[in-house]
Formats: sequence, structure tokens, C-alpha cells
Amino acid sequence: MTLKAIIFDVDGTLAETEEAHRIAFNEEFAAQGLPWEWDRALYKELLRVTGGKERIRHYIEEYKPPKGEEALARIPEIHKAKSERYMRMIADGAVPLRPGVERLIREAKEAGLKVGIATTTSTPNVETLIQATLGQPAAEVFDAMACGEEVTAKKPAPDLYELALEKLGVAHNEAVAIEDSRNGLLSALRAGVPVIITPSGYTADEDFADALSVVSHLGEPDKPYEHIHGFGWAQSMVTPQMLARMIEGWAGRPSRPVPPPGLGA
Ligand code: XBP
Ligand code: MG
Repeated sequence: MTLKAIIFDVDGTLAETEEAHRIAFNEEFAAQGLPWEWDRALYKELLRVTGGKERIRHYIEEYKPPKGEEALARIPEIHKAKSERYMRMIADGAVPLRPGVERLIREAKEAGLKVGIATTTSTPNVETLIQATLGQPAAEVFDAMACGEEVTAKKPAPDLYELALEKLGVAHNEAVAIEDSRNGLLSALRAGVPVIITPSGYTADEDFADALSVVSHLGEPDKPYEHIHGFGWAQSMVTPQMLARMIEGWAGRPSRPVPPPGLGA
């Protein structure tokens, strides 16, 4: 098949944003009088649940923290205020793009490929990150965006990738996904999209055996990636030409059966 689009995840893939999310959650919990503190170890566990609102609900139901029951009804407002805190941090330039992201987006456009987004976070968060890092509105950078608030089932369900494919107007085997997490990998694979993984700080030890390739990051001319698993290239960077060659051999099916949503994620 011919490569027509590259679909990027956001958190952990475009940028190492999860620490900013974690800090924003904790600051908002304190502001709301909730004696909760998500340290890094706990946040790593909580990241298994995608979506901030879903993550807070999961924390209350599974960890039974003080004041949890009374906070259940306030999840939407807690999450809204957390998102505003997060966007202030991102707008202030707190988090740069990861190596190779800006380059690959530019090279993809030059090669005539479409570029899209499939993320469980919400549209304003993506817009703030792109404006702060690339100095341009996200709508000018990306041909299509599929964001968390547009679907009922977030990653690892396939819905976000299916929506991104539909908006981009490409078939599943004409696209490649760039992801950082197992939830993202499963979401893309369930939509039939092959995946390159660039693990992030929180996801480095996750199971990426079903990815076509795992590399430390997308690479820059003076900052080569480290090849970790799967397809490897002698070059130092992930380029549109390599991705195109790679998916020529992709039959549209992962090498192992993908567990259905809700299982084995
Ligand atoms: C990662 C997520 C998000 C963020 C928090 O999204 O699971 O929930 O942790 O963002 P992705 P929100 O890797 O798909 O971009 O609080 O806005 O949900
Ligand atoms: Mg991610």
C-alpha cells in the first residue's frame, strides 16, 4: 500500500507532557480542598486509564481516597480547572516538542503526506501545545485532529484512530501511527493502523512487541535515535520515505492477534 498519512499521538509522543498534566491535577486537587497527591509512581499506574476525567473517577473508585465520594459529582469541574492550569503551563513554554517531531511533520508535508492527530486529551490542550511550540494554530499544521471529547470510547479502543482516518480520508493501511504507549498501540492496531513507538518517560517499560518498530525518539541529524525493537534502519532519523517503504510490506494485520478492548491492555 502507498503511505498517505502520518497520525501522531500527543501526550508522550509530540512532547513529554505527562508531568505537566500530573502537576496540574495535584494543584487543582489542593485548590479544591482534596487531600490527594499523585506522585510519579501512582501516576504511572493511573496512566493505564486514558482521559483525565476517567482517571479521576478510577482513582476515587479503586483507591478510595478521603473525600472521594463527595468529589465524584464534581469531576467535570475539577477536570476543567485542571485543564486550564495545564494550558497555562504549556502556553508559558514549559514543555518542548520531542526530537524529530517538528522535522518529521515538515518532511511529511513536503512529501505530500497528510498529517493528523489521534489523542485522548482534548482539543484546546492540543491547540495550546502546538501554538506554544510551533507558533502556529494546530488547524494550520494538521490536516485533521481526532481528540478525546469527540468519542465515547477512548484509547485503547479503536475509535480515535478510526475517526482520524475518516477525517483524513485515508484507509487504515495507507497510514502509520506514531505513539508512545501500549494503550495507543492497541488503539491504532485495533483500527488496523501500523505503529512506530517512541517510548516516553512513563511508558518505557510497556509491552511494544506488536509495534512495527520501537525507536528512542524520531531523531534529528545531530541526534540519532536508538533502535530498540522491530524494523531498524541504518539512518539516524525516522523519515517519510522510510515509513513509506515500511508499510509497503504491511498486510493490514498485526503479527499477533490484538486483544479486544477491555482485555489485556
Ligand atoms: C494521554 C492521556 C491524557 C492525559 C491527560 O493522551 O491519557 O488523558 O494524560 O489529558 P494521549 P486530559 O497520549 O492519547 O495524547 O486530562 O485532557 O484527559
Ligand atoms: Mg500518548
